[in-house]
Amino acid sequence: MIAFITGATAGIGKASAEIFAKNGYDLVITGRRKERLQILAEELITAYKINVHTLCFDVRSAGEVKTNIASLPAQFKNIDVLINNAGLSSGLSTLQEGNTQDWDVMIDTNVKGLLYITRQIAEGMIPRKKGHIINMGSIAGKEVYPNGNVYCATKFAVDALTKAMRIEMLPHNIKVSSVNPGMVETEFSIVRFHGDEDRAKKVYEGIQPLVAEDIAETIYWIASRPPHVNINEVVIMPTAQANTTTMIRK
Ligand code: NDP
Ligand code: 8X3
Repeated sequence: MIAFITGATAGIGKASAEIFAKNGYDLVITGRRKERLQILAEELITAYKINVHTLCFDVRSAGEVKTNIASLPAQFKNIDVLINNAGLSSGLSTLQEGNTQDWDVMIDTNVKGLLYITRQIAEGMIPRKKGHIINMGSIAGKEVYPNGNVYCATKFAVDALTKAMRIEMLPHNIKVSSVNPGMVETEFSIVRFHGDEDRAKKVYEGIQPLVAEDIAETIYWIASRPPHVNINEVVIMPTAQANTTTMIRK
């Protein structure tokens, strides 16, 4: 079995690579930070005796996506599980104060990148009549929160695309699922605040957030249901967080 994981250089994607490797999957891991991909590949090959192929590219480039996926060696071409995880938030402000570059980065990565990847991988799954596409949504794709505007819009788009894919992949026996977490402490907030680690830390102050492994376990659970069972979506939150704006901090 082969899993293709985007955004495997950090956070949820990296933890997912670990759990799929532990369960005997061969992996294609992707991201822009080449050194991290290589280190992770070596660790997983050594620990779990699996095969790992790394692809270093930017999901925002349709050309790079196409060339990199086309370059896969024969033994990695038949992808069983696609984990569309690469994504980010950039900035947190009202629309009128928003930075248009932040908007482009979020829309191009979270929406267009996910589409480019899915287009290429689904093409291979369809003739085999087999596959599973798991999209990383968010609680931000279920409820809008103050200043989350464009990030929320991208995750609402992921929610819509997940539902559209489920209809379109149905005749091809391809499962489509989504995982929609609340707060997970990864590099997410550091990226959102453009490298401001102190501001990022405050997001999780006084609260026990989810960790990447919680989400990776959920993704693996979804992928490991029997062939006749599809988990459409999971919304997973820290116990101390009720929704995007209501949480208990100690
Ligand atoms: P991290 O910042 O820790 O990881 C993000 C991953 O996405 C990195 O591996 C990064 O790799 C990759 N990535 C970002 N932009 C690109 C790009 N243009 N091309 C290729 N890869 C890219 O964050 P998380 O693990 O938390 O986030 C993973 C997913 O989970 C995202 O879709 C996020 O929206 C979603 N999510 C996160 C939540 C949270 O609270 N953390 C909650 C709900 C959903 P690299 O920089 O090397 O390219
Ligand atoms: C990440 C969760 O609530 O910070 O998607 O937007 S939130």
